[in-house]
Amino acid sequence: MTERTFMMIKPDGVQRGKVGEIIRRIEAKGYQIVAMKLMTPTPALLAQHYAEHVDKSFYPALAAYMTSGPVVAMVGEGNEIITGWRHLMGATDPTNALPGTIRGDLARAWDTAAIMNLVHGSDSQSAAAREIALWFD
Ligand code: IDP
Repeated sequence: MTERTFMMIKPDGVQRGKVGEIIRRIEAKGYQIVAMKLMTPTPALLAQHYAEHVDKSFYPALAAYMTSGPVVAMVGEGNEIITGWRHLMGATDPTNALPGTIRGDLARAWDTAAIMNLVHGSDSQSAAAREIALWFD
């Protein structure tokens, strides 16, 4: 089933020069990028994006990380892309992310208050619809 999802290269991905490598992997998998922009998220946008996390103890560190510089916001399209992109990303914690995944191959096991893990992807169809509407006109 052809789906769309919201994908993001987080600030560490842009700062560390991983944009080309991450987009290469998206395209190698056969997914199409149908919208893309470079932008620095405002605190307000981020709080809406991570509404499920705003009350958590790590949220201030997460917000500082995610607003530290530009991100690449994208809409991807492809067969079962929501699940497939989550597989390409790998586990949230880079220590647990398997080799072959973006986080497993490229993210460092940062000793920081926020887990810096290069990429984001919507985790369900409802999240994808909500996040695409939030980040794109
Ligand atoms: P996901 O990005 O793999 O979907 P979520 O649990 O939705 O993972 O968490 C969103 C983001 O918040 C993570 O990608 C990571 O950057 C950060 N994060 C999640 N859990 C923690 C934590 O326990 N400490 C610090 N940062 C965290």
